[in-house]
Amino acid sequence: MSTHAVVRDDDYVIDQNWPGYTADEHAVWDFLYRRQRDILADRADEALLAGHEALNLNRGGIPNFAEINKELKARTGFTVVAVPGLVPDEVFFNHLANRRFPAGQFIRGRHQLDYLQEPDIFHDVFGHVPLLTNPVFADYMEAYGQGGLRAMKFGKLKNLAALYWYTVEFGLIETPKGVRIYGAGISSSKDESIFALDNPSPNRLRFDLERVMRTQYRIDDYQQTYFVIRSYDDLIRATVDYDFAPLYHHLADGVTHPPDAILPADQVISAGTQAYAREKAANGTG
Ligand code: HBI
Ligand code: FE
Repeated sequence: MSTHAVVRDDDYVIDQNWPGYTADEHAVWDFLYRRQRDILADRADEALLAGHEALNLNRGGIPNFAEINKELKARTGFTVVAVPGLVPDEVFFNHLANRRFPAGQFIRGRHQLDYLQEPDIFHDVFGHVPLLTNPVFADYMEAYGQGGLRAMKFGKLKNLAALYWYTVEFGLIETPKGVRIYGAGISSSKDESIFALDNPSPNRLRFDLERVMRTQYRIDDYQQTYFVIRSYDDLIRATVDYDFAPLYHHLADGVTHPPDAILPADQVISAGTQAYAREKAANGTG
């Protein structure tokens, strides 16, 4: 890990200290960038691929936030700020509500190229930041930040976190070319990029706000269900144009639908075999 000056205050923002990254850390970025772009060429939504290009994430080495921010700010008013890793919910929401995306400063090491739980700079900047060049998606992220602060007051953070999980992290979108990836948890993962689209195991269901907000999710393995939006306008209708207060009043506390459920009201795009999850459980490794 590179050494960096920690200039932290309440908002957890630190200096990215771009000159402090080592040659090997830059090489890890280049390796991951090329590997994911190959996998995503025919799998990711065009808006995500266009975002990679608009931000010139391929200029060589770990991107410098000062450079990304010139382009990003001009497009949607968003900026990227560096944080040490996961930050408290309220801090996270406050940044988003003010059109700042907090991105991990560090990059994963060579011993964990394929999976890590903390959000590093590759997950955040390759996965999340590109879609912030899209005005509709940028509005969704700001609204999510504001919604997060409200949800905390209602005690419904679990429900809102499920929405984030099944859209921003693990969302799929219908396009004229077929179902494509836009969620950052998928797009920054070598194996899940392939699993989410190509594997017969998971369910793929039409996105429905209330349904999603009631659904449990897995943080330690591939998703058993992916929710498919028709467009980013779908997400805006589900947040900016939607009054959550009545919903929060009749939602039971927490999330109640199992992650592999198919409910009578669901619009099923493809019903999963759940073979992967069952095999995992049988092997006792899940
Ligand atoms: N912090 N850096 C960072 N990145 C996240 O995605 C993040 C976070 N803190 C809280 C959080 N996500 C979630 O708990 C909310 O989306 C609910
Ligand atoms: Fe993320």
